[in-house]
Amino acid sequence: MIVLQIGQCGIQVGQSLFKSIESELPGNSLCYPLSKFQQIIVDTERKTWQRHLRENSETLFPTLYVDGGSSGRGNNWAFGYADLEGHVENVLESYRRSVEAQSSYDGCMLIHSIAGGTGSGFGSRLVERLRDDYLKGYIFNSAVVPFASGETALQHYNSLLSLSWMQRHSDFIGLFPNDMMMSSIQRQFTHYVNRGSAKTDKVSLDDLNGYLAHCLSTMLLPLHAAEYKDGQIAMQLKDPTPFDGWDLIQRMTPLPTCKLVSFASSYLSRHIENSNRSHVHVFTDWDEITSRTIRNLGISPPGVKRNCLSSRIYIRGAQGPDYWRRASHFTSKIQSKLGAAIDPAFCDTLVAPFHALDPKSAKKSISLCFNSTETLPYLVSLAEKCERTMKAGAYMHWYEKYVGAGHAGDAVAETQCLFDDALESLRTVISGYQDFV
Ligand SMILES: Nc1nc2c(ncn2[C@@H]2O[C@H](COP(=O)(O)OP(=O)(O)OP(=O)(O)O)[C@@H](O)[C@H]2O)c(=O)[nH]1
Ligand SMILES: [Mg+2]
Repeated sequence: MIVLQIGQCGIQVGQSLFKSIESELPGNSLCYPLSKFQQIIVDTERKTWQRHLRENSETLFPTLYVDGGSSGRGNNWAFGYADLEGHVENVLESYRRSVEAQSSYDGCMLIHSIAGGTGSGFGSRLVERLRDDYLKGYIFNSAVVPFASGETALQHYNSLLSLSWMQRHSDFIGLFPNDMMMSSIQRQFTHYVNRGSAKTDKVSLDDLNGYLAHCLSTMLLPLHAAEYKDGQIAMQLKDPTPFDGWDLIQRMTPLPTCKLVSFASSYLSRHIENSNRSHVHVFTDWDEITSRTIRNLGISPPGVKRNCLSSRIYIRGAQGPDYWRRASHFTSKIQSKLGAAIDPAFCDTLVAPFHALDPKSAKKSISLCFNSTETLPYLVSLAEKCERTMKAGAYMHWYEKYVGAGHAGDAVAETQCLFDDALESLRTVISGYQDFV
């Protein structure tokens, strides 16, 4: 898999992801199947990728950097999408080299925010070109959703356009709302540090990226399949199974309109992890790890129930009879929290006796990946906000400026059409999910 990290957010999250995967390498060497990962780092603001280059010079993963200039795209989707300087061709050239370096090509993942101009706009242009040029490879997006308020005036429009492009061209859209991850980490501070008091320590972007990286890495890491008899491992298959993108797409996106996937995991903020070193049960006890995963799940607004179209639970590092005695209790506890919209058979559980590749690793974790109605309140509120501001004609001129650049068409009409189509696409997704409420 080729992992494209686009814009500042994409690069910072990607850095956390690869650090998390690197921490699983036995003997600190790149071995199969982890050697299938390659990174391409892209930004229209030189200093971001240059910082990445300085801080990651020792990474074991093949990494290509694409220089997209020095100015950034000013939080404007249309500026990023317009690609006036032709940077997309440079990225595609690096991509082609990465594909050729692989023994077999499966697909890619794009990591980016849907609010920034580069992540949303340039990311949209890229996903469209990748779909055209590499028809047979899968496309995953891991998209960071901006905080609901207090960021930029254009964030709702950027998110609307970016979501509609992913809906059209991508196979799997992983959504990581900053607000949801922030509340999960705040709940951890309340639970482990302040012991029930409402006062919470300041949560950093590093914490959010750590959480996101944990969700993604536990999905991407290879799995050691094993057979169990009477609660004991009876036979271990020798080779770990690499991440299978098509299998996950098939399971998680049962309908073409519904391909928005949410995540949660037993991740514990580094700060809290360090202050709880002496409380061993926090890291080893399956009851504790299960409860933490459930606590980390996003909390739906009052009166809104989460219904899953499909879900997958990854349980890693499951050695020991303490797990196997109560395996069904742990999974049914999680499944009942997730809630099944169709049939519980659409929830599967993958259990690996090793956390990743190192049989000596004592790590244990649970992570969840699910396609559910949980995203509906966000989608509905995004559609309402965009509709309101579009009716008032607010901020549209920022987009007209770039939509019209480079050709003689009617920029105002073209921009209106672009937004109307995107809103229509969002409404179709909303009605697709409303069938499962
Ligand atoms: N979770 C998380 N969110 C981030 C991070 N950095 C930025 N964001 C979010 O990403 C959005 C801004 O996107 P950026 O990635 O900074 O913008 P960009 O893609 O570089 O685009 P331009 O700078 O406009 O060219 C905001 O919603 C931020 O909250 C990060 O490290 N982690
Ligand atoms: Mg930027």
